[in-house]
Amino acid sequence: MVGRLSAAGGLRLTEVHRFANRPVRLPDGLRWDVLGLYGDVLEGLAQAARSARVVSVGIDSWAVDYGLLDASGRLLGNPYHYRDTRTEGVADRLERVLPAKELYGITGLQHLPFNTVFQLAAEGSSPQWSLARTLLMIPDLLTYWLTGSVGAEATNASTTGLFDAREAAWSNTVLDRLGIPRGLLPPLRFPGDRAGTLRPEVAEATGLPGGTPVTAVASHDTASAVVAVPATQDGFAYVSCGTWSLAGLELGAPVIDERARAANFTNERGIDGSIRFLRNIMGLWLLTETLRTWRSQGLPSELGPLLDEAAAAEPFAALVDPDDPSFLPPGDMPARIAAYCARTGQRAPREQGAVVRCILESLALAHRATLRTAAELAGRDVRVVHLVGGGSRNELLCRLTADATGLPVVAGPTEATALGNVLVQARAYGLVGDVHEMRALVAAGEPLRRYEPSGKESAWAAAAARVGLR
Ligand code: LFR
Repeated sequence: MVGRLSAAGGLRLTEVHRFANRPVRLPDGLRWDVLGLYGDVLEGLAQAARSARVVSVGIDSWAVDYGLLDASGRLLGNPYHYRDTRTEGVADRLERVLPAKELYGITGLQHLPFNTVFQLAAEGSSPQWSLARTLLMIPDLLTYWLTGSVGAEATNASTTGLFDAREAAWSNTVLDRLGIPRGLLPPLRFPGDRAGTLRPEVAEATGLPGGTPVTAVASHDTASAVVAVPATQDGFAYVSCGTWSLAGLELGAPVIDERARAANFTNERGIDGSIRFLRNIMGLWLLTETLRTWRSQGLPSELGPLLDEAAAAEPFAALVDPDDPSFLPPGDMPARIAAYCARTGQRAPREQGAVVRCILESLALAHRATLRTAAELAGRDVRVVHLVGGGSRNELLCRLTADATGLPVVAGPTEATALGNVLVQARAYGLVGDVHEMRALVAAGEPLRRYEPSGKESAWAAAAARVGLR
């Protein structure tokens, strides 16, 4: 994505290269094709060089996954995908060395089986692990290849389970207790810091000017998306909705207590020391994995018509808790939804439209429960929900979320992550001011849609209770 800030202060994004991020299943696990991704990053930069005078480059990606480098900076194998099953049971094993309560007390991080801390414990005695001298999160790895500079961007570091949420520093307590060498984790850098400049070979390969700076952004995609939430007033909640739904609040300080832990809320870092107090909800993964399954079975899998069928399908016919662990790994999603229904005494949805309706209503219910809990735990009033990311294009999901939460939903921008990435770079160059100014820019420049709740609280409350949500 190329972002341009006009002299009049407008911000415009242009997509110059889009590529798939396809995991690869090897006999020893599910991996990312990180070399392929790097190749496409170079291709994207080359396209950008052709279409604009590039003053800065910034990288964000999903969180928790990492590459390990040996003493000479060589990548030790393809990074694992967080949906790989190698972390099964690991958290339970760690309980003796570092109880979950204590870990939460330091990191304030939602317990997810794939948090970096559990992935590292799963490395066990692999040969890679014994040779590893540096751990780089995915955006930091790409930054390293582009610049030769090693560092750990803080918003992404805060998703690892190795990061002290109050101190905003790597936690030596966690590292020491788990026997992770302190030196494995590079020094932190913060959004807006200069990460490095393009290596001459990269400049040559892409056509970008030598010495082009790479700026640290909020390198966790969700953190970048939250930067670009087009909120113009306090009292907002957000749902960053794509593969995952990340639903929560922006706070000035972490909420780390027993209630937040029991509700499995996370305190990840945002820009300028803010805290993203939110919960991961399984998100549109349920839908994309369903479509993928149908495609492989030769069934209709085009989203538009299926959403029309879902809109016409019977409400609340079948509901699931989207965060049921059975939905996490790749595989036949409709079969798992049917199994869930059988387990919970419901008739499984049969028509495709009914399956899609089940997924979207269930997600809306999870949005409702999560935002209610967030407001309560943080002692905040929520007056509006901003739904950003790819999911904001899904009108049915937006409407259901407004109905379920009983709050107006403002949908958009779709490319919140890219906007947040570019805005943080722009600020590093003095082109925009604080986060309020950034958000005002997004609100002024991006098409947004507003959905008012239709006031069916008792029906939604009853539906929530059916899946054990509130
Ligand atoms: C969203 C996201 C989430 C993170 C998950 C796994 O793309 O980054 O915030 O929990 O992916 O990394």
